Amino acid sequence: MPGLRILHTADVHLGAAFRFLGTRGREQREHLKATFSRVVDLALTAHVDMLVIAGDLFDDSFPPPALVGEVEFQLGRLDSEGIWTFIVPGTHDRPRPGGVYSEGVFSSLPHVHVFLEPEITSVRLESLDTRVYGCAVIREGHDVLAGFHAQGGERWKVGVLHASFLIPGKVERDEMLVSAQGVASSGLHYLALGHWHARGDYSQGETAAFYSGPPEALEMGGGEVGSVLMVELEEGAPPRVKPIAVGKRRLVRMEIGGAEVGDPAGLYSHLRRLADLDLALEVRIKDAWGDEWSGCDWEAMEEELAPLFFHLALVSVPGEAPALDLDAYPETTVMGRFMRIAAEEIASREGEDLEVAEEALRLGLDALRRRSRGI
Ligand SMILES: [Mn+2]
Repeated sequence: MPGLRILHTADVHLGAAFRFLGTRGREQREHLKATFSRVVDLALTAHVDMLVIAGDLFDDSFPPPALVGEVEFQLGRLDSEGIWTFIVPGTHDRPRPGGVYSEGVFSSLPHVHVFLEPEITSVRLESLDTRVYGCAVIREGHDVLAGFHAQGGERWKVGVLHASFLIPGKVERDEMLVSAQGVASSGLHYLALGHWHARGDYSQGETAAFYSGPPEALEMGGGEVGSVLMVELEEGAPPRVKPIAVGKRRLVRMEIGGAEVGDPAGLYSHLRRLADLDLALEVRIKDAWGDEWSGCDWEAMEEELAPLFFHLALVSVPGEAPALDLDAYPETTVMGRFMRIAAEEIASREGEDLEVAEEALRLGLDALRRRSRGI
């Protein structure tokens, strides 16, 4: 009995704006198309039987026609080789009147199937002795696999769903859900999941169930490179599921303590070592207090380093103010007066107002210290 080879992707989010990347957002949006093209290349060179896209192929239900055309072109490359593509709409590109999936999109490609029903339906692929199941995101708060069991005499049964995995006490509500029980009793050999943007193994019982995560990173975080999953089902062996990196850019958010790097020059050389034109880096500098940091020109520092990165954002978060040693600053001095006023303000505020007062203290101290040093 021949095995089955599946390339699993999800959450491509073609057309996403990437506003948090500032002027590079547009470039990253263009770049997603190149990443999707690499996914198709991989499906062709690895001679898979099918590509499955578990939702959010597009960032919304109304992508520009040129973008739909690009996807049609890419899927056409698979179609002409007889490689199937199965798509479920996701939460971002759900079926809407007049939306991308409403006008028989991709219907010119005989090996592309989009699951548009709110209930699970299936497609039988005789030559592969396989049945593929899926449904669109339409019904709210619904355990999609409750009461489902894959019927039919085919050798391989594959599911494609865009849903959250129900974890009691942690994840109990979302637009679509799958439960451990539902997966375990589904009768599926492989369940391709989308919606969660982190790769993960949620296999239950005899069913291998995985989130692939996006092929290109979408949010600032730990800097994981986007990937797809290569899935191999073979007679008499457990499913083999292997991640393959296809993404290019790393999106990293990190925090650096002022004391950790000492002073602005120390911060510069710390960041200089991370320079990488495929790295988008957002750095929050915490607790940069004291003489070392007074007068630090954050904008100039960012401008100096930015050309060495795909994108760089430096944000100084003052954090908790150091204890004010009021005795060291007599009330008769300008500094002493200022610090007493600031201390009163800080003591009487909370939340965002407190942050504002602390920022005012920091800026005020900077200005006064610079004046006293004649800068
Ligand atoms: Mn998504």
